[in-house]
Amino acid sequence: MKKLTASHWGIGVATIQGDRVLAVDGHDSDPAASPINSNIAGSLHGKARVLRPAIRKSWLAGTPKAVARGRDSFVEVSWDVALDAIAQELTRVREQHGNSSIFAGSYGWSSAGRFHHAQSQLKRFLNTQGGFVRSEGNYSYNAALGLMPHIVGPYRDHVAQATRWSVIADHSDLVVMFGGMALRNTQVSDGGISKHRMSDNLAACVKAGVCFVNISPLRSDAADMLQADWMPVRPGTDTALMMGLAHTLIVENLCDLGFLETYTTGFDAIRSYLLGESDGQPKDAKWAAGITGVDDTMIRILARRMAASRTMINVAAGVQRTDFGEQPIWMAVTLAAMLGQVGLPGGGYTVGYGVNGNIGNMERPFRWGTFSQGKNAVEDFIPVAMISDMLLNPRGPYSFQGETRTFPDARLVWWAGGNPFHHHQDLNRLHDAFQTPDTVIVNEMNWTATARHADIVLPVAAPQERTDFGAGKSDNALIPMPRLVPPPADVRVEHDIYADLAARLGDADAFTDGKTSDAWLRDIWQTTRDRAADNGITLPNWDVFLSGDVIDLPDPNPNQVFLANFRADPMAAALPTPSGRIELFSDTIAGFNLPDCAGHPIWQPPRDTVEDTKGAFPLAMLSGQPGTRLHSQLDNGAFSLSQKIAGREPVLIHPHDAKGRGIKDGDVVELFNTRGRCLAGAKITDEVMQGCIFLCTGAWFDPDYDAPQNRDRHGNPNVLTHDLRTSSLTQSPAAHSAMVQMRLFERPVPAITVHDPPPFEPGI
Ligand SMILES: Nc1nc2c(c(=O)[nH]1)N[C@H]1C(S)=C(S)[C@@H](COP(=O)(O)OP(=O)(O)OC[C@H]3O[C@@H](n4cnc5c(=O)[nH]c(N)nc54)[C@H](O)[C@@H]3O)O[C@H]1N2
Ligand SMILES: Nc1nc2c(c(=O)[nH]1)N[C@H]1C(S)=C(S)[C@@H](COP(=O)(O)OP(=O)(O)OC[C@H]3O[C@@H](n4cnc5c(=O)[nH]c(N)nc54)[C@H](O)[C@@H]3O)O[C@H]1N2
Ligand SMILES: [Mo]
Repeated sequence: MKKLTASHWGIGVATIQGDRVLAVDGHDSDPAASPINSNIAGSLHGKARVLRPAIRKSWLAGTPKAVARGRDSFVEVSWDVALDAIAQELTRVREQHGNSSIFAGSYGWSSAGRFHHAQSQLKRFLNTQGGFVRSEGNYSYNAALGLMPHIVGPYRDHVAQATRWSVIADHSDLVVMFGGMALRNTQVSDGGISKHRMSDNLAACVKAGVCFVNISPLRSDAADMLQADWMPVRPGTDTALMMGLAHTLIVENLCDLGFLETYTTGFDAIRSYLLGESDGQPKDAKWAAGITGVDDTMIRILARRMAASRTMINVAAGVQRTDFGEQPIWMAVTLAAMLGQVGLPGGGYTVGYGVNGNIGNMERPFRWGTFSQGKNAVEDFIPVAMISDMLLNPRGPYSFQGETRTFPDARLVWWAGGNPFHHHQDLNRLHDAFQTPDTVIVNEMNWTATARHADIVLPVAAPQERTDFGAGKSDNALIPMPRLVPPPADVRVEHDIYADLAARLGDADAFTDGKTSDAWLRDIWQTTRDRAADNGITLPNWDVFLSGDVIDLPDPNPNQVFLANFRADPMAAALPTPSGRIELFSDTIAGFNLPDCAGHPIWQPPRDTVEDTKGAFPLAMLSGQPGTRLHSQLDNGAFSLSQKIAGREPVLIHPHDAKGRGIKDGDVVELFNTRGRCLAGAKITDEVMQGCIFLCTGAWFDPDYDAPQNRDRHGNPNVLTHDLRTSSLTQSPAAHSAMVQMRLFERPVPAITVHDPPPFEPGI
């Protein structure tokens, strides 16, 4: 039997036999379906599934500190025991410490599906129980989220308004890509992507004669078909490169002064900085060459080419996930303003092409129906990447957006739909931080390292085990997601778990509104249908939709040009910044007097490089997104496993760097620095520049607590990344700025254990 399903990486057509999903393939209507689908069957029925509620042994025994979280064994229990324990603990924490000591800002992508969204379900439940401390922002483009409102306007709107690729094909001469535009990342879009259009749209650009420049340490950040000029740049130095380009524009009179005058404010300040009037150091091409490793003549030639062409500047989100990551985006905006093409078809800048498959390719035609989260009575939040800081510094101060704020005292941590032991930086520090709360609850499908750091683990249904519908946040299709197979063993749907818990706590209806999952789905579908009708689109009723095929809707704005309205009328369509213009100097940010973010873009070298005066850690480690999976999801699926080397995550290393270390292709290597160490499988390639290594994120963290620095056996880069933020303005993660050393691992290679369940004690 075949049935449809949906995920963040596309529509799936599942082949089912009895209670098993045998395979998931792409849909015929998708021009480039994602191979990530082929992980689903193996992971869904894999050994790592959490099959029953489980409680950490020491926590259950009432001696929670006896064995550290992450190292303890588990006892499988009944749902009654698990839910009674949660109801009791929730009540205790609320009574003794208040709702602001519950942290449920559980960041993570969870799964596609409008109703069974893990965080929405948890948040609605906790909102009916007096609220919780949430998190703000994301790990993806947080520096952009925090900076852009000061200088151009809300970043999420910018992504939705990105100039379409068809416009670029028709109008651009040149696309300059800082951080490239990795096709592997366009497999995915938040909430779903029905058609992978990026390849075809890029091919159309090439056919139309658009030229591409790939400014990245990784050649493969530009698809081969683009035939891009590759300008390898040292990681974390893009700001300096952009300044070298900007300086050239100034001294060669290539700036569009008319544009700067009408549409921007603060150019004089940055001009003076670039010319070295304020600090005695001109930021010329030669200066930039010394920092970036890019030849100074090439920098000047590129600046002239950009000024002579209709040029689109793109900055990958990865470039702002670095130390002082606000600076390259601010500087890219500055550079685009100096070229004067912002708001013209095919000109200006974009932060985010290639960050997901829909940006510049598609948008949703109207807002889909949602599951209401209700209202949170607790106002407190933390910037999302301050999780360890919060847990290690209860009631401590921190700086954010010019304010001094105070961390909550998180006694109860509840995570649903995310994997911090994949996504957060400096995992050894996170392991320590996770020892501080009284209780940690994790809802998971799999025994991830996060589940292993919990006191109570709730086994939850996978998207294929519940009925829902898919509709991506920036997509134009509605996808039926009938339940394919029943949940295994004692696994339950999250909505039903909270309904039971709410009943135990005395107010089931406040959570369920008296509705079953099926009734909720019909309601959310009806809202979607009503909004469609408002837009002149007729949708079928729920039952017809659920048993039918994908519904494709039109692109709401196929010829969209970012900031065209502002360009046409800068008064009527003034930007939502203090001046109404693009702020190349921000009085607001300058007024914050921050040590790490000034009133205009400045150059600051990455921290690890500055601190490592002896050069003990000479390799810059990039840890981008994996082509074989979504983050850590489905790491135990067939496709993800097929790409590992000796069972480890592959690390790309340049032939010269490998030779000097006696490393051959396929060797198991050890990466290390002062924060941690991990094993990985060496893949020798000149697609990565010398002095850099590339280790994808998402190999399930598999610490060996008997080895030095709890060595990770599997290849999770976050044992090596630092837990410092981009700056105190936005407090964003800066994972791409990490210096490491690598050596051949000559000892017997330990087995990977994390794809198996943890040790269980006899039941109670
Ligand atoms: N070093 C480094 N680290 C990074 C990055 C980097 O570039 N470098 N990138 C960062 C970025 S951009 C991101 S977005 C993050 C991603 O980090 P996450 O979003 O945390 O990563 P995922 O692996 O998608 O984790 C989702 C988890 O939710 C679980 N899950 C899925 N569906 C459900 C559900 O319905 N219910 C429940 N309860 N659980 C479910 C999955 O099993 C999985 O464990 O990683 C960040 N980390
Ligand atoms: N297949 C797949 N696709 C995904 C995801 C996934 O897990 N799997 N995750 C999705 C998510 S949540 C996000 S946020 C996006 C992320 O999208 P991006 O942030 O664009 O992706 P990254 O892979 O982190 O970074 C892109 C590239 O930037 C380069 N880079 C890193 N640091 C620097 C630098 O300092 N300078 C320059 N010039 N280049 C640098 C790296 O070579 C890297 O390949 O991807 C999405 N797409
Ligand atoms: Mo992300």
